[in-house]
Amino acid sequence: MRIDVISIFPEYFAPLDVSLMGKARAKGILDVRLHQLREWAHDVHKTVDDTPYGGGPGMVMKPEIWGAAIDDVIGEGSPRLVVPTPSGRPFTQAVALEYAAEPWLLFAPARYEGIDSRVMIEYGSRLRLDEVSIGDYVLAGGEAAVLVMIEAVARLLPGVLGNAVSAVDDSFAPGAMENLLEGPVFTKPPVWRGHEVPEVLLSGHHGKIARWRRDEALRRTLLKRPELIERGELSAADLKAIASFRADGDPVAD
Ligand code: JDK
Repeated sequence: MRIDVISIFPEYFAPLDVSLMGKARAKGILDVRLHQLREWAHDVHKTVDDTPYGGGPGMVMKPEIWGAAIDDVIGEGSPRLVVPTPSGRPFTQAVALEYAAEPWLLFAPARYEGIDSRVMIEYGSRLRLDEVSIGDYVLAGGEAAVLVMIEAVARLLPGVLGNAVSAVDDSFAPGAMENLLEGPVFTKPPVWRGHEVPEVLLSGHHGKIARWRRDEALRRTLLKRPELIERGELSAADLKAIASFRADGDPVAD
């Protein structure tokens, strides 16, 4: 997959050299190209922003600079264009899966109060454009959002996860575990500072282990994210497990 990023802070993307994404790039699975937006600004100060029409606080990024940069980066091609903004479509695991199926993404993270809206009108008519939000909080710019999205997408690309266990098993993968949160996980030693690993996990009884894991996922989801549970997706065994959380004195079930 090719990913272009146009930003006034390309150095913000140094983490792309590390770990999973670094390895994906070394393997050629991920071809990330960073571009300094100011290279398309031709005045002596490399100005990319200006005051907002209508007044108000802050500055707005100039449309000509973004237009020239995007035109040069895309050439004759047509990547999917992704522009982070607090008012965008929520970025979810389903969106990450959509992006992972694309051959080419172009990210345009802004600063200040955002980009002159005519840029979105122009490229919304020429490319598939997504304005996306990574959550309901306000960042200082789009770069951190782009790092988050690239990491979520990169780990879905074939050959990126070292482990053969597929990413469709994830808590938020549509269809996987019907959107339950992941349960607790343990490794050796069997007792650490007096805390024991649940005995069922040491039993070797795969059926019981699978049932226990699902029960714990249900318990945790009811406690932390009850809105994720869809009544229609619960089996008789699930309902029985949920009823028993009450008997445990778990605050969850009420
Ligand atoms: C890209 C600049 C900072 C943008 C205006 C917004 C309501 C008006 C600061 N999920 C998420 N959160 N934040 C972003 C994001 C912020 C960005 C940019 C993405 C570019 N900023 C910014 C807009 C405002 N303000 C909240 C009142 C303030 C993405």
